[in-house]
Amino acid sequence: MARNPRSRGAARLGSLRFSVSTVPADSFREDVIAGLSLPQKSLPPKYFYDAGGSRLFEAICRLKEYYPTRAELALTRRHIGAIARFAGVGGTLIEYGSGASTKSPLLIGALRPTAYIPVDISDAALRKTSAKLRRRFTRLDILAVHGDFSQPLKIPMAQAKGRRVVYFPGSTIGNLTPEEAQAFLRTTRGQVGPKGAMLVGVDLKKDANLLHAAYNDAKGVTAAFNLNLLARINRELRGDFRLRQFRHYAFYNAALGRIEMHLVSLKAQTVNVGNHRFAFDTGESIHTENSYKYSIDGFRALAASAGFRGEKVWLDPRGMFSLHGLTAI
Ligand code: AVJ
Repeated sequence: MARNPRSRGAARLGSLRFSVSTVPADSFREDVIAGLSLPQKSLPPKYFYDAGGSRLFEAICRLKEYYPTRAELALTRRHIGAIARFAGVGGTLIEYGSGASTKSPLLIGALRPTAYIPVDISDAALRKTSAKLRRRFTRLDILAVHGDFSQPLKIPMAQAKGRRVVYFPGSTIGNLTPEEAQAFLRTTRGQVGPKGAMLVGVDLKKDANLLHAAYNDAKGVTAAFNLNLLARINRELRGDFRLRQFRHYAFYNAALGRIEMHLVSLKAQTVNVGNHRFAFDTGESIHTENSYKYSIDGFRALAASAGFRGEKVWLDPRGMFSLHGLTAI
């Protein structure tokens, strides 16, 4: 008898493929040198996520003070039926910054996409998650893309059957300035096309004390996550940062609606990275991350400026976090 799983009538098995990496090999060095040369020294937060940094981020997600992960999971569970009705079934699901996402199986289970395209800057996380999903959803086509979605990214759209839905969870969009977020949304709007949709997880504005606690946890995991960036520079770029001479500093900048994370130099010192030398004053900081918070209307206005209508929004029971359902205008 026909045992070929691809024969007509039999349950067709999905495939798992990895596209060629779109992450330039030397960008870390170039970005670090450029960032440390600015008057306000700064480093792009995407470089937090080496193997150790990804582990530390997962530890942050389990902290009692860090509410976004639990709130987003709760709202996704609670509203999964409505989310699936909004996004539609059987299309192509593209996920940006998939990492070790616990929400993707939930979404895949409900949306039953034909193809799933996870995009992540961490090759290790991408491989692990893709292999796990492949075992669980045997008929799903998975095309893993090792890429940096802050750069123009060539998603193999020829693979995308049916409606295209981009899933961008975790308030990762908060790492971008509103101008960058607008450009990113506009690019995504082009990718999903006139019939496409987007699901974006966005952290909400709230009491600055709650925000402060979430980014200044008592166990110091967020501090370790922040400082790990310097350890990574030391290891990969021949740096000589003395980690004890820098301190984690995070605060809510209400005027700009964002948490800012910095690493503050505890004394006047010079640091070498490869052949480059950087001077720090006492109290001078490296700005390592922004985490923008939005009101529901504020985010809808941003989406509208990029060609998306904010059609649906779902919240967790405590109103801490939002998931926006956007369609093309
Ligand atoms: C992954 C960017 C959403 O901004 O809350 C957590 C990263 N930084 N604690 C966030 C982060 C410090 C996180 N995002």
